[in-house]
Amino acid sequence: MIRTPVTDLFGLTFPIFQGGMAWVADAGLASAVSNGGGLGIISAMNLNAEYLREQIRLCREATDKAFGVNIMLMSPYAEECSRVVAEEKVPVVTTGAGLPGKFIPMWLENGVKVVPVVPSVAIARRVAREGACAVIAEGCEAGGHIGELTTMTLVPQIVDAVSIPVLAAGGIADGRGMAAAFMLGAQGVQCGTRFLAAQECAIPDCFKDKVIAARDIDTIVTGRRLGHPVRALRNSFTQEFARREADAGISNEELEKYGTGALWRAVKQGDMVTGCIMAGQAAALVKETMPAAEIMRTMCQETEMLLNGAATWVS
Ligand code: TUI
Repeated sequence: MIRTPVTDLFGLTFPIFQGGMAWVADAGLASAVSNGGGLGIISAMNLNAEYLREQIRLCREATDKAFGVNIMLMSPYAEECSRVVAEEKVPVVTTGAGLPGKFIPMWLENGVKVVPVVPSVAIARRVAREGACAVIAEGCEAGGHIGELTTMTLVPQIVDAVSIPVLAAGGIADGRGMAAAFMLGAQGVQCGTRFLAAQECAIPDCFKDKVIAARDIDTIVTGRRLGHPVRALRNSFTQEFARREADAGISNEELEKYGTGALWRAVKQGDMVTGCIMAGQAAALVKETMPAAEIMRTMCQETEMLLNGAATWVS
């Protein structure tokens, strides 16, 4: 058993959050993770208030455990979804791709625990001051929208900078990564890519197959020119996006337009050619699909073995 301030604070069996993956993380996946002992998270990225309320209801029907909602702050629905999180008194909200400050008082007034994803020490300090009860330090090994720093360097710096619990994210897909995160001072982890291959994850099988087949060098970061770098599996879409990104004759507006709808095509239509297959570098560590509960159980079992074993090196 692994008991940390994160398991205690959120009432979990395992100190594992499931990443709030846009278009992917629905009530089905979130409830499977929460029922399995971790914190399942619904992504509000693609949902307006009405759809988010429906997903929250479905999640509550499927689990009596705590769960969360992720607000992607660049989403056009961020404002309305933030209100729904407060009205529905969702146990936990995580945020990404921006600064959540203006929503935090409303969430706290409604008993919602606030856990922002942060890419830097300054932003971690800021959200801690504003009332976050924990932060997720996400390194650039992660899939989707990323910051500049690696998990290895970011996590210990944030651990030193704030006095609230830190969860590590980015590149963690097995017990080795989780044990390493603890050694960096994290008290929990968030995994996205590993849960893409959960049996309860409703993405098409061809998407899961791509994740499982991915090798170490199969991800690429595009979109730096637009100010929001995104990591995804290399395919025709990312190749063409990178070509246009390097072409000074193509405006940012045109480039932005080319990217619009690409994640949706991959997730909802199984389009592995012109879709954007967002996944992190940890895809190369994902070998098979299995139930979400099994993912967390095996990860923690491996972590326990490693942490216990590591002590034998020290005399
Ligand atoms: O948000 C994520 N990952 C995401 S969001 C997403 S949806 C999307 N779709 C198409 C294009 C772009 C995004 C896919 N993946 N992770 C959490 C995260 N947050 N990573 C980085 C940040 C972040 C960045 C800047 C958090 C705060 C921040 O504040 C700085 C500022 O000035 O806003």
